[in-house]
Amino acid sequence: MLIRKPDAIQSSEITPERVWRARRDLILGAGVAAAGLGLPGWAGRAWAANAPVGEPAVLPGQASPLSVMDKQTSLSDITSYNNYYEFGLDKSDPAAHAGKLQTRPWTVSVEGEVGKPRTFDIEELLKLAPMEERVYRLRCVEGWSMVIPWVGYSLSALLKQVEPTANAKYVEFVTVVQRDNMPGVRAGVLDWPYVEGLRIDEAMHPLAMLVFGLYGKVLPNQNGAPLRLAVPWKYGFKSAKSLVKIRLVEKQPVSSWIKAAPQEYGFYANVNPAVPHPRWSQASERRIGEDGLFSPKRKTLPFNGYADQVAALYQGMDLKANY
Ligand SMILES: Nc1nc2c(c(=O)[nH]1)N[C@H]1C(S)=C(S)[C@@H](COP(=O)(O)O)O[C@H]1N2
Ligand SMILES: [Mo]
Repeated sequence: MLIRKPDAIQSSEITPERVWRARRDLILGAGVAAAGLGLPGWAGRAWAANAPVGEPAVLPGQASPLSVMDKQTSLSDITSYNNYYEFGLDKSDPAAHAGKLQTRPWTVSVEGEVGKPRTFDIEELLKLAPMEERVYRLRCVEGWSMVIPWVGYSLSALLKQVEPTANAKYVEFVTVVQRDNMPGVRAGVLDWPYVEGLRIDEAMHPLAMLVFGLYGKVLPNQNGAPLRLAVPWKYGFKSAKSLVKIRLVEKQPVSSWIKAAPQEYGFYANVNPAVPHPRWSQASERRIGEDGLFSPKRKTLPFNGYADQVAALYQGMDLKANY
């Protein structure tokens, strides 16, 4: 049996925790966190887990050629190590608290620079296009990654329904706020609702996915039920959860992360090992589930390994300036 000596712990194990703590401290306000004062009660583990138990409904998808062949992250890791700040700052908070999220009734309004603005009921969206299973990499800006078999279809299928006008240069995504059900919303944390955005050609790219399920079942609440984005060549924060509004707009949207820390989080947020975050490197990553004592970190790939499909979207752009 291996005896784990403190000096044997590799930096690859230490870094992710340090990094997400740094992001958490940013959110809480460095002074507050450092002094250990005024931490909201939910930041600890005081609350009992209240996620409902019971089998989620099946949601099969046709296997997609857009899938990667990497070993898939386990369902338990995918559903217990999450970022969903509306439910708290700890990785375990979404699984503990997202049981309260009300996912029915649910509508998504698609509006703005479109010929046919429309509000879609979730039941309509589930039938709008054939469900596909696509195994995508997800690379969080904090330096960890997963491989997730999503179920859904290309976002373009929805956008085409509303007929974007020539003025639709960008797409803004607005996610749900249920104050009574979301301890992170009550505590402040970010400027709610959580808002993200894509350029229209990014949003129309076949890889940009509207997700309704994972591992052949409907999405667990902590992963963004009843529908979320998956934009696999960008850092995970672009993949907004629990969407309620999609606005086609002329001007570049201001995301919640840009509002919180513009020098740290850019609009494009393409995975780029050559552009470090101001407070940590992005050159490598820890694949969740592979984090054994001696497992090396993986090299992060440009565009998270999707360069062949998406690099052309950024031809002629300075990706250091447009981080
Ligand atoms: N509404 C909302 N969407 C969100 C977030 C969030 O806090 N709120 N976190 C983002 C971040 S930082 C990441 S890494 C991914 C995590 O998705 P997962 O928990 O399903 O792995 O969700 C993204 N979408
Ligand atoms: Mo993230």
